[in-house]
Amino acid sequence: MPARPTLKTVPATAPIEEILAILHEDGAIVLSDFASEAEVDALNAKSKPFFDKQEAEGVAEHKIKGFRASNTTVFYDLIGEIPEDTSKLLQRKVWHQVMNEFLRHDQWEWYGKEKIARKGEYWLHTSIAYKVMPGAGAQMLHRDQGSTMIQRTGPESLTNMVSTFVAGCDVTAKNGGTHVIPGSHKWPQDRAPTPEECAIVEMKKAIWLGQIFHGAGPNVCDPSDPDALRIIYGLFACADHFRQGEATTLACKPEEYMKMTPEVLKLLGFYKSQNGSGHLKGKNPVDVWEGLQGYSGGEWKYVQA
Ligand SMILES: O=C(O)CCC(=O)C(=O)O
Ligand SMILES: [Fe+2]
Repeated sequence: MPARPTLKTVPATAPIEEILAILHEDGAIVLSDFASEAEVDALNAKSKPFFDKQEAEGVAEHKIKGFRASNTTVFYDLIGEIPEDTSKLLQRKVWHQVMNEFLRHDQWEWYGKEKIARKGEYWLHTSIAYKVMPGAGAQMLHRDQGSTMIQRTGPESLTNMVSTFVAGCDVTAKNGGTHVIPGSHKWPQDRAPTPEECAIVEMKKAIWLGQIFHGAGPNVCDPSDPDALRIIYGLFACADHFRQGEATTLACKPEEYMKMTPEVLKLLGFYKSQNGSGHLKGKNPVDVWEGLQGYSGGEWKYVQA
C-alpha cells in the first residue's frame, strides 16, 4: 500500500507567500501557534456548558444523513455563545490574508458600453465547536463547500468556502485527527475519495485550512487517556456573493414578524435552506430567535389584489 501523504506544518508567522503557495498546491496546511495556550484554555472552559447543554438536548441533526460520526457532540453558533474569544480568532492577519486570496472572486459585467470589474468579499459562514469522544467512528469524507450547494464541476470551479480548525487539545491520530486528502481540490468532480488516500492531521494548538476532501478520523483512545477528548473549533468562511440584497431578518420589528405567515418568514430567512444554511444554533431561526418566542404561525393563503 502506498505511504500516506502528509500535510505541511509551518508557523503562523511564516511568510504569507509560503503559506499561500502550500495552500494552492496541497489545499490544506497546518499553521502552528495560531492560537495561544491561554486562548484555547479559555475557549475550552467556556464551551463546556454548551457541550453539556447540547448533550442533554441530543445530537443536532444534519441535512446529510449520517454526516456526523458517532460519539460526537457539536454546538453551532460559537460566535453567538462565546463572542469575545471567537471574535479574537477572527482578527488574525494571516487568516484574512488567506481568505483574501481564496474567497475574493473577480467579476465583471457590462454597464452600458463600459466593462466594470469588481472583487467580492468574504464573511463567516458558520462557527462550530466539536467534541469527539472515544469510540467515535470515522466521519464520511466530504468537501465543506458542498454545503453551499453550488455545483463544483472540477478544478476550474471557484473556491467558495475555506475551513479553519483550531485545536482545543493535542489532536492526534489516536483521538481522531482529521483525515484529509492533500491535492483533492484539483480533482475532477467525478473522482470519489477513499480512506487510503488520506493524510492524518496531528496538531497542537494549530489550525488548518482547506477546500479539500476530509473527515474526522476514528477516536480509538481509552477514556482514561489525557487527550481522549478531541476538542476543535471550526470557523468556516465563504465568499459573500451568497448574500441577500437586503438583510431581511433585521428589517422589521419582532412584532411585525409575529404577524407574518411561515411562508413569508421563509422568504425573509427565518427557516433553514435545503443545505441547512441560515440556521441559528443548528435550528430554524423561527424556533429559537428571541424575537419570535411564542410564534405560532398563521394560516397560509394567497392574498388577492
Ligand atoms: O472533526 C473533524 O476533524 C472534522 C469535522 C468536519 O470536517 C466537519 O464537520 O465538517
Ligand atoms: Fe468538514
